[in-house]
Formats: sequence, C-alpha cells, structure tokens
Amino acid sequence: MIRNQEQFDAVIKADQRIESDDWMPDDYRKTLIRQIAQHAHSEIIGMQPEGAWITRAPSLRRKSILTAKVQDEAGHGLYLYGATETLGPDRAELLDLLHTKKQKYSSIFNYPSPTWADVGAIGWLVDGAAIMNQVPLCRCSYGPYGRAMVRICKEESFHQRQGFQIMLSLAEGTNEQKAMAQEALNRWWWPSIMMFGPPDTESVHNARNMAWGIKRYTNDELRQTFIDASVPQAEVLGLTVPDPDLNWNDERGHYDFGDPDWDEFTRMVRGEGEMPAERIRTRLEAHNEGAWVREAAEAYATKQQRDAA
Ligand code: BYC
Repeated sequence: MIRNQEQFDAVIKADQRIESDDWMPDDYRKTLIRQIAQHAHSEIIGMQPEGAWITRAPSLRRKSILTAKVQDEAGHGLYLYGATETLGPDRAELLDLLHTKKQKYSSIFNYPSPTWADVGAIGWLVDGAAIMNQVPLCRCSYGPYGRAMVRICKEESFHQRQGFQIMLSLAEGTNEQKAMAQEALNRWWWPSIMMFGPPDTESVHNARNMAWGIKRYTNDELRQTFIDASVPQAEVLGLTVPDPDLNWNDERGHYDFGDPDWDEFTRMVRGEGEMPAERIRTRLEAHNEGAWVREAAEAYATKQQRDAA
C-alpha cells in the first residue's frame, strides 16, 4: 500500500498502478475526479443524440442494434460513476454537478442529429474518436479507471463498426441516401476533430496528466492519429472530408489539415445556446422520472440489511 509522496512517485515512475486505498496527492485525486466524472457525464448525455432515433430507426434490426448501443452508453456511465466514487464523491453529488452545469460533458454532444445518417456518423466518427482517446486510458495509472476503460473500449469498437456500416449502406444506396451520408459527415467531422480537446499549446492539464500517467498521448497527437485513420475510411465510403486543407504530407507521414473553429469549441464547452440547454433539460426529466427506481432500490437494500442483521 502506498503511504506517502515518495512511494507514490516511485509507483508512477515504475509505470505501475495506484489503487483507491493508496495515498495520493490531492491534485492527482482532483484531476481524476474531474476527468472521470466528466467522462461519465459525457456517456449519459451522449445517449441523447442517438436515443432520439430509436423510435425512427429504419428497420427492426437497426432498432435493436441502436437500442443495444445506447444501453451500452448508459452502462459506461455506470462504470465511470463507480470509478469516480472510489475517489470520494458519491453519485448523487456528481449528478448534481452535471445538472447544475458545474461540471462539463464532451462538447461533441451539443450538436443535433437531424437525420438517420447522423446516427451512422456518430458511431463511425464520434465512437471512432472515443476509441482513439480511450484505448490509451486503459493504461491509466489509476487502476479503477484503467480497468473500467478495458470493457468500454471493447464495446466502443462494436459501436464504431455499426456506425461505419450504416454509412456504408447509405453511401452505396440512392443518390439521396449518399447525399444524406455526406451531409452527416459534413456536420460531424469538425466537432469530432475538436472532441480531442484544445491544441496542446492551450491545454491546461496535458503536461501534468502525462507526467502522472493519466494521459499517454497529448490532444494533438491523438487528433492526428484519428485523422490519419479516418481519411482512408471516408475514401472507402466514397465521401469527401469537408476540409479543403487536407493533404497527405509525405515528409511527415501524416495528413496536414485545416484549423478547426476553436471559438465554436469554446461555445460548445461552455454550453452556450439552445442545444446544450435541451440536453440538460432532457437529462433532468429522465432523472426525475427515475426517482421511483432509486427509491425502490434504496428500500430493497434497507430490507436486505435488516434481514441480514
Ligand atoms: N469537451 O487541459 P485540457 C463517448 C476541457 S463520450 C468539453 O486538454 P484534459 C461516447 C477540459 O475538461 C467520451 N470540454 O484537459 C458517448 C478542460 O477544462 P476543465 C468522452 C473539454 O483533461 C456516447 C479544458 O477543456 N471522452 O465516447 O487534459 C456516444 C482544457 O483541456 C473537451 C472523455 O471524456 C471537450 N471535447 O484533456 C458515443 C475521455 N476537451 O475540466 C460516444 C476522457 C477539453 O479544466 N477525458 N475540455 O474545466 C479525456 O481524455 C480528457 O479529459 C480530454 C481533455 C482529452 C477530453
């Protein structure tokens, strides 16, 4: 068991794991609570843009796949709230921070999903970006977070494939379907690029979180990896990435790309505008409607304890 700073530093240096009952610096605990809670909030808010399409999925098969995917996101939220709780705060407290906008969720979920193709684009690009970001998090120095990420990443891979498959069906369909896929790509490309966070020069937490083994790659490194992987996938789909500056750079061995609209990113992170307000409203409705489930679970747990005593 780790008891002080010196032992903590040695474990980080040896690239081993910190567990919940170990001593840890306050700032390490704080940054983990911030990141894991925001990650959990993103998972449950992220149910909304796709959840909106469950009743309108184009076939029973698509409906059952989408239902399973959206349920998976709820499960990811549960693992991650559980991991955050190992650091101190309880779930009701964390949800309150989301509902009162004191903690963030990912900027990506402040965009609308007006067509079925958006469901495809979200699976392909948003889950694709999530995988890029989250696979390295499986090696996070904080054990409960790293272990939660292993299962999440397996499920995200299925999500990404189902999204790509929807895009492929549309891209191989009628002219209208292909146009719908292209428009969804146009809507989700830049938000997905920005999902990796601000440029390294602006990132507040990059350096320290890398030193602590929480992050393994910087925001810009992951962004580049995502672009390099996604452009050939867009080519397979026969769709055009909406970036006139996109160009393969032989010397760098990477794609060069244009500059995202960072002002828009800031607005989305701050939750400005109608869409973010709707996301929180919908979340609160679901929370309030679920009050009876929490009460029933509590009554059951109390009865179990009484019976066991
Ligand atoms: N959106 O210093 P930086 C999913 C904030 S959901 C909003 O680079 P850090 C899915 C950042 O929090 C997956 N805020 O921070 C679900 C910080 O502000 P605070 C979501 C952002 O932590 C359903 C400030 O900007 N994934 O997969 O080193 C359906 C400066 O940033 C964003 C995760 O949560 C953003 N995009 O790096 C489909 C992964 N980016 O907190 C899919 C876990 C930055 O100081 N999180 N900010 O007020 C991480 O890996 C890191 O926290 C980030 C940011 C890479 C996001």
